[in-house]
Amino acid sequence: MKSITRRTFGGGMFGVLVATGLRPTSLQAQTPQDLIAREGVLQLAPANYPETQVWGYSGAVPGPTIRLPQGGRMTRRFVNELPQPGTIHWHGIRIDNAMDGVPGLTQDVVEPGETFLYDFVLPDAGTYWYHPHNRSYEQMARGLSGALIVEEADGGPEVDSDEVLLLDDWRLTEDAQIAGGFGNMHDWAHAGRIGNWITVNGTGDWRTTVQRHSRHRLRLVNTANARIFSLEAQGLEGWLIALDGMPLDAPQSLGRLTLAPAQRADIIVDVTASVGEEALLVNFERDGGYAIASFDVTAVARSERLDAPSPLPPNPVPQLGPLQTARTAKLLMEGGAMGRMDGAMMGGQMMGMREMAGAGKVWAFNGMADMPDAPLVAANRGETVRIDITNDTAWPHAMHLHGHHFRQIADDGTAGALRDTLLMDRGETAQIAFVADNPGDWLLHCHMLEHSAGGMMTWLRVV
Ligand SMILES: [Cu+2]
Repeated sequence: MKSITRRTFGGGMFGVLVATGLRPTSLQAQTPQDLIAREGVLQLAPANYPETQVWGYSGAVPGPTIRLPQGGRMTRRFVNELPQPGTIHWHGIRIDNAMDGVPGLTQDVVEPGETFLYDFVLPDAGTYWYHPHNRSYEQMARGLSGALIVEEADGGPEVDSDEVLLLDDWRLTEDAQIAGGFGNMHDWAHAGRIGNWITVNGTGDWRTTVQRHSRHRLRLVNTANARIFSLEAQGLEGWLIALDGMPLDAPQSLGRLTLAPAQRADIIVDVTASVGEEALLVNFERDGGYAIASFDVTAVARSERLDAPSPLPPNPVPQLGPLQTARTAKLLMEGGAMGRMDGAMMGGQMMGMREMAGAGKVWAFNGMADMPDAPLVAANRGETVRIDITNDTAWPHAMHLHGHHFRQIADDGTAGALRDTLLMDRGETAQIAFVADNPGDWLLHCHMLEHSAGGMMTWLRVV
């Protein structure tokens, strides 16, 4: 891994410049770029609707795509020009704990008008993203998120284009403004804030032109508060090559793709639709499918499809140790509407569901609705940790672990793909395991943002 830091490099440059008598004007280039969270306006709804007032990085939705090489440094000065305190979480990056962006755990909130320097190494190639971690159920519903793409050292697979598609779900009023009611306990106790308008990269009509038999890498990111996407490609055939940033051991033939909040999927597709046709990415709901992205086929790239792609090079994630001797914890998820939970611990005392809801909590982990004082697990650095999770609720949840990627362990003991966010269906149990190699305090929470705010949050310590 490249370990030369920006500061070390800068120091060296300064010396050279002075020695040769040049004015060190290039030092200006070393001032970190700003990433400014501020208000903006955007044509989110169709053209016959007004523009929408949003919150965005650079005032845009999505925020700027940050592309950097594997092993490089991500350096941005976060400037908070919003009327609320904020932070930035760099989702999926196996990051230096102090840069993880969790208020009260890894840093203080950044007040309006204040700044915070994010500066960290990118150990893994892949598709990651950034978003607020303070009042995220409101700040993300208003539009704050962006992609962080870490490029493979070998330049990545050969494709005709590499597209980042950020899928979002908005709850808009009739005049296309962001609907209020962010603290609506009905949403919090049910599926979360489900919207009424789907966008890809901030537009409800995302489309591009392609050529028959051209090959494209699509990096899909679910940035919605709570909506689960269920996607199929039509007129595009290909492979799933990575999940949550991490390469699969072998590309898998592409079928129906479920993308829970915060999950990512990298796919490679060849255009198999003919000239004059439209290839589609379709999202399926109970009552049918609708296109969320369109690819107009305008020409022929080549007479036949290319050969199947090779796997992406693996990232340097440590191998799991033996699970029999792993440090083990149990996590019971309870609460919500139509659940069996009567109450949970809040503020040091037992509270009934009604009292809890009055205080803004409707879920619990291991009987606690507050963020607990003690970690769910305290692991020594390098230990393999196993967590047995039971979703004893009537709702699906997308469980996200910070600072590490884990594998789901099947009943027969086989380990699944590396992930940072696991979708668990109602009533489902899952066993996850990972090597706790990243020191610090790390959140484990539901990424349905109303659920985490409503009590589905705990943390782990690695020392
Ligand atoms: Cu949830």
